[in-house]
Amino acid sequence: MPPHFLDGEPHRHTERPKRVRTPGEPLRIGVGGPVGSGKTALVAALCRQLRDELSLAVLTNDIYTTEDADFLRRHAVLPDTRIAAVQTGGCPHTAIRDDITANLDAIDDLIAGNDRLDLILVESGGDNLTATFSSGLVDVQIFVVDVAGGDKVPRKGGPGVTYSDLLVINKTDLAPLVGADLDVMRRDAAAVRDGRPFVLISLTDDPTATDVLSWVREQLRVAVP
Ligand SMILES: Nc1nc2c(ncn2[C@@H]2O[C@H](COP(=O)(O)OP(=O)(O)OP(=O)(O)O)[C@@H](O)[C@H]2O)c(=O)[nH]1
Ligand SMILES: [Mg+2]
Repeated sequence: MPPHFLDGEPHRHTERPKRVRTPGEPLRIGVGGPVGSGKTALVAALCRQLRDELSLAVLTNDIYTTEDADFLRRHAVLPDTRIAAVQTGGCPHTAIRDDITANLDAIDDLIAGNDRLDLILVESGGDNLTATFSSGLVDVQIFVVDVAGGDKVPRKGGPGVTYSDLLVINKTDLAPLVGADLDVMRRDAAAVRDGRPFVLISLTDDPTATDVLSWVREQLRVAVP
């Protein structure tokens, strides 16, 4: 029997207009993905690697707490004034895709409260495979999934897995423990992404997130107006 679709047909994703970044504005990179996939760990790694060469800030989204911002502050990855939090109160995707007002306000506050920023990392609250950032909120987006979710995740597709600017498949160190086949994940990711970049990483084995860092540096290089 063929599948049934909630709105009568398979979901299609189309290119949406991007916000216009004015000269001097910081690049905004979204970091989204399911609960616990390693978004905050990745943001922390990027901050540690970039904080001496760039002026950067972080904005986190959590549903009921400021847990991720507190974690970043506790680990002193950046000075407190460079870390802000949005409490979404509802499904995280609402605040990064549907009504982005609270995030835009928090970004305005970060820009007003810090000397010229080069980069703002915006972490989404953990959500599901349908959650992506509005192109009015970020310039490019990273989608983080993890090996512990099972090696079928890349072939399940969805806008984050398929169309994010970079797909990160994290926690490769856990593959033997959860019976995940990394070659299957590599093959399926290549198939659904059709040439768009993806990386397999372990933040435990490589806390500097070398491959993601190179991609971020490239975004900064090509995107500075
Ligand atoms: N084994 C292993 N654990 C990891 C790795 N990366 C992150 N973790 C752990 O996974 C757990 C979740 O990581 P977080 O960075 O909090 O994940 P998150 O996506 O920000 O989670 P939410 O914001 O709650 O959605 C933490 O205990 C991390 O230490 C990895 O590469 N390998
Ligand atoms: Mg987090």
